[in-house]
Amino acid sequence: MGYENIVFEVQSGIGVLTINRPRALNALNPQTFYEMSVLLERVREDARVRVLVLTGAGEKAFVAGADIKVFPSMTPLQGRQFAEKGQRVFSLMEELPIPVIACVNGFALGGGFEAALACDFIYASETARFGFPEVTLGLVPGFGGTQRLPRLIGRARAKELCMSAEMIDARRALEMGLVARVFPADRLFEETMKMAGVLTSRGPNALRSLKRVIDRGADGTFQTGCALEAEAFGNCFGSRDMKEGVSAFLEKRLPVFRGSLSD
Ligand code: CO8
Repeated sequence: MGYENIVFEVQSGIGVLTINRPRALNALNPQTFYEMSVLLERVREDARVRVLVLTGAGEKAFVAGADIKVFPSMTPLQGRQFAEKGQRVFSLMEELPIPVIACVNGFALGGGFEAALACDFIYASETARFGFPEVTLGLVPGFGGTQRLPRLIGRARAKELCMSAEMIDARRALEMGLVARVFPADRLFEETMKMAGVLTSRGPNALRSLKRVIDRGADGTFQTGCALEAEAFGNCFGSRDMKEGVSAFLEKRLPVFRGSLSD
């Protein structure tokens, strides 16, 4: 399938998914969500892709939100369906068995901020801006933001951001723990790819288990999370990753992981 609104490239095990509507600041319309869902299903089955990087085309925006131009014709039912579609696509991305890094190179507003929050962590340029402007449009966030944001920074700060619709810069986002690292704009992509490269050298099964334990654990009690962790830890002992990683350490060499999620 040819894509109109996204670009996907794989280099050395790293898949780069670029939202490519720079003239609309990469706003997410139904076609873009459709293309993302097709692509993400493919990535899930593609053993070549060990890490996914999500970014936006151009220098101004990561993603400036859902495409506001599709809103005027929507009924309440269509609005709900659009929100559910976006939620499904972002959950698909969040639940990929590989690490997903958001490379935020400009405005990450509304649905764009929500896309970044569905990634495992965010690297941002000094020029990045984050915010939920929905209330200025008489809307609430609809693609999982009201749920992911408070889990990450706490309910009070999440409410402050969403209620005020205030835009924050990358430094403030870093202080709040929203962003893992901030780089000058001209180094962001290179630094993101460098970290993605590091992740491709780690045991893929261990990364998948780690991601699942942290994400599922965060939704339950401490005890449930610890039970998940113990189960995952035990399962590692049956994996080729663990045999290779431990052998490599004992033999004083670097591990070479097979890159398969099947064992
Ligand atoms: N949707 C559609 N087009 C957009 C969007 C958007 N979200 N953002 C920017 N654009 C377009 C502009 O219309 C403009 O196009 P044109 O030249 O054809 O008029 C082009 O991008 C460039 O934008 P500006 O001229 O506005 O650029 P500025 O540098 O002046 O401003 C801003 C940049 C501050 C980012 C400004 O464009 C802006 O405020 N954009 C809207 C941001 C916003 O409100 N985002 C939230 C949208 S709502 C949302 O995401 C809810 C998700 C859940 C929905 C649930 C479904 C029902």
